Amino acid sequence: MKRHLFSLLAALPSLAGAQERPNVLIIIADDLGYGDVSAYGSQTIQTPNIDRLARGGVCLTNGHASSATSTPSRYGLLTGVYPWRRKTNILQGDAPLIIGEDQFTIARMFQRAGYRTGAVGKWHLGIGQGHVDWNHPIKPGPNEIGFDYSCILPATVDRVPCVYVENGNVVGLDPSDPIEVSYEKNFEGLPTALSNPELMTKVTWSHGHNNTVINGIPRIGFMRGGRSALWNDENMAQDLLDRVFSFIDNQPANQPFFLYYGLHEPHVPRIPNSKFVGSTTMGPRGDVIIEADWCVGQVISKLEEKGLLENTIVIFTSDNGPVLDDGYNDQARELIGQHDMNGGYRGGKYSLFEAGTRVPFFVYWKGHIRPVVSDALVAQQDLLASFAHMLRQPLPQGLDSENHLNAFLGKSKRGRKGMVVEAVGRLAYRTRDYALLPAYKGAKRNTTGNEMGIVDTLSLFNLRDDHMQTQNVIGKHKRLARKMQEALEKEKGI
Ligand code: NG6
Ligand code: CA
Repeated sequence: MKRHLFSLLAALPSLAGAQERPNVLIIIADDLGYGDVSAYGSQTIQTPNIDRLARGGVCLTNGHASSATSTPSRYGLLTGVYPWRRKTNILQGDAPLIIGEDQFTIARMFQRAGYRTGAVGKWHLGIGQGHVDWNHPIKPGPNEIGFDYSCILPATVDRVPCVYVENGNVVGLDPSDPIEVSYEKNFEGLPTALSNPELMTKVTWSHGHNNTVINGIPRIGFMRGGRSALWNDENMAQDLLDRVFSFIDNQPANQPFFLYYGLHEPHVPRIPNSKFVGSTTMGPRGDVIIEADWCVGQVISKLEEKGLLENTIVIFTSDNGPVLDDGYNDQARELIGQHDMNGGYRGGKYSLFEAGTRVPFFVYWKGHIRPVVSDALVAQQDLLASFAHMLRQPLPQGLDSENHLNAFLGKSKRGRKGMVVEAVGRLAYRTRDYALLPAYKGAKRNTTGNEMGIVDTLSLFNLRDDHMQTQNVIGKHKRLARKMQEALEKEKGI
């Protein structure tokens, strides 16, 4: 009896520890729009697994990426610093790592709190120091900025090299067939989508993507060699899931984990596994969303099987807003009028209008969160300060990350007072209900057809009443507009 009591008491501190140090899993989709999940009411697509997180947790209706494209957005999430402070841009596949090895990151914060950390899937923050030699261990990468384990696709699925890099090494590389990559010029004798269009057996390009053809799909950039290491687009969802599963399976029992899982869907090229072909009537873009939803279900089942679900905070979000035709002829443009990927908001990927950064955002923690729908204004870069607060970890100066743990856990509907959002280098200021867009010159739409959020005069939009941002109400709210303008300039350091 005494012995039992003793072992019970001995177990208590670790139980308490488990409550205070839950696992944290961030699942971040690529280009998934506010209207691409049924959780916010879309009738044209059904995403039951993602909806389970939304319905059983905190369904954030005013959650934002810091930016309307991937690299800057992910930079904000991982570093807690506004990406435009560093002038980050969409990176090519051979670009150097843009996060400094001595820089603070969310992964490093979790490491310091005793977590084992991992990154699986889309990366897009650069790798190496420039002029990467893909045939030798590549440094720096995720493992140098706080991840104990990583298996990444270096940039985007439409950019070379089409290989996974696991802990700095290209997976499956045969040294007798070395990889060469260039974004400047083609390698002599290597066919491209332009010289040999017949190689495009799976999809053809509409803009840009007409360099090396790999797996029947034309890409951005030139790549030679590395045949045994090339990924198979059809199997990518499963490949990444396998890495997520083995990361979870290898977790020591008494240590919590932090895992950043970057889904590749529904970014172009949209190549679903045969299991999902035809799972919607929307063509590849719809089918890969169902594939992504399935992946979410698989991970949740895995956590359930391992008895870890009650001890894991699961966050689901997207790196930026949605787009139809993003460079391939994949029947996406045909969805105009059929499926509202923006969920009633204006703009989309690349846009300073609302649908550029307002993204699906859900926080699920079985048994710990009372389900709630919350319009608290929160941003992905706030996850860093919020979890640092939860884990009582100190933060360095100069972050743009705010602690909104209570909003993320559904205990409060109060979030940010304001924030800067960015799209292709242009900035706007948001409060909970309003957006202030400075006047910008430039094309109103880009090749994708998405509106860029270019306005002729300084514009204030009320997002509560006017989701489509058609009424400039600056005349009615001069004082508010001035305050927002000042806040934006202060952030910019003007
Ligand atoms: C653009 C690509 C687009 C996509 C995007 C990055 C063209 C014409 N367009 O330059 O297809 O790859 O970069 O998307 O090449 S993101 O979600 O990773 O930011
Ligand atoms: Ca993206």
